[in-house]
Amino acid sequence: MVDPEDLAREFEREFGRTPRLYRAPGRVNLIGEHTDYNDGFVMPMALDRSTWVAAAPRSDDTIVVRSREYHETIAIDDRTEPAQQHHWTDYVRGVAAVLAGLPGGADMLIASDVPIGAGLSSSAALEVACGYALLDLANRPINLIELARACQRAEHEYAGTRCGVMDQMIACFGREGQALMLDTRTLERRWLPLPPTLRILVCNTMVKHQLASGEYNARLADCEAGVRILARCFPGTRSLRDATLAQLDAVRGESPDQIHRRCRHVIAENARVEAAARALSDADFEAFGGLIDDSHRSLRDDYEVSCAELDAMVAIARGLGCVYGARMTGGGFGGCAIAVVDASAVDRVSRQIEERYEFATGLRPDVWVCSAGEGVAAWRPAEALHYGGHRGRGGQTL
Ligand code: GAF
Repeated sequence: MVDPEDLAREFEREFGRTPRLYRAPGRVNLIGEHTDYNDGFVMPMALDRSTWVAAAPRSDDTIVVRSREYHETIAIDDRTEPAQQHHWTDYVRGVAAVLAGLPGGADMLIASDVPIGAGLSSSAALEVACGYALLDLANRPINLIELARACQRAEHEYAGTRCGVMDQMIACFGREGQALMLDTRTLERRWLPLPPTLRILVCNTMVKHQLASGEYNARLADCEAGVRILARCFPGTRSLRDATLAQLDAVRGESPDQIHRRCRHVIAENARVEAAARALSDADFEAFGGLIDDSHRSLRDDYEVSCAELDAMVAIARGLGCVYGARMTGGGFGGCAIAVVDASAVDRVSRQIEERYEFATGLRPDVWVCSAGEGVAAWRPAEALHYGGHRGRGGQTL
């Protein structure tokens, strides 16, 4: 875990000044996968793991950024350099470019607790933490919706993934102990308290996911093709959010099978998110878990974004008692699954998942209980109880 005091000291050694500190969380998505770029519903929760930025203003316009994870220091002199250099600095350059008109440069030191390439939205955490830091250093007012949109645009234009807005929104708006029910069309937000009798286990398959591989954008293109077919018969259809399964069936003869299955996933998943929100509010965990299971099957068979290791992890979790449901989370093609587990059994379940997954695949997974954390913020010492390495040393405040 990142120790913010250590990070501040490292910054002082590197750059010779006292930094301000900022953090933005990664996320898991409970349900509502690949719905956000279809104007649909999602239900993410922010992780209690974050990307941290220590930063101070510079007197010139350069952004000098150092990453602890990549052991690299890069100077970004020209924020209009061609997009997509396939380097981690694309996210920083992108955010700085999209937040056009920020005066002056900055020195930045970045460190992260969010595993990279694990489908836990480390890139949105990096974008949002850097964007927030740059705005704050420039004494600009911070509108979190505008920040989330700017970071999404940076991801489109500088990282080449035409993502939805879920990851950036939850990195901005996460709340401790609660999941977010987000309508990605209107950005209307509803908070769903996570009951203390339920635990969310994050199960990292240790297979890196490659969102930029083109598969993600290919799914988006399939959805757009589906909308064009639907709109010919049902002119009000602007996105898959507007369509029903009955309408999809009505255009069955005109849709190639692959397009039909992609659309079926998105339309059914939207309905599942709404049903899951009701089940969670009613404390009906069996129903909630059943929807999570259905979501995985649909992502595996119709949307085809799972992989053998994710399927193995989910099957192992589902074979254990006291697990209500399990599914892949995030973009897919590797990364993490979640298991929704009765709190009384969480230690046993996580041990069994670790053992059985390693036995089945030869890979040692990372399995941990995740509590919903807070969205982006400037870090203040009182937060040390919740974030950063201090928990491991008795949880004292700084
Ligand atoms: C990735 C994207 F960045 C999100 O916008 C979302 O589409 C997700 O995959 C799939 O639900 O995390």
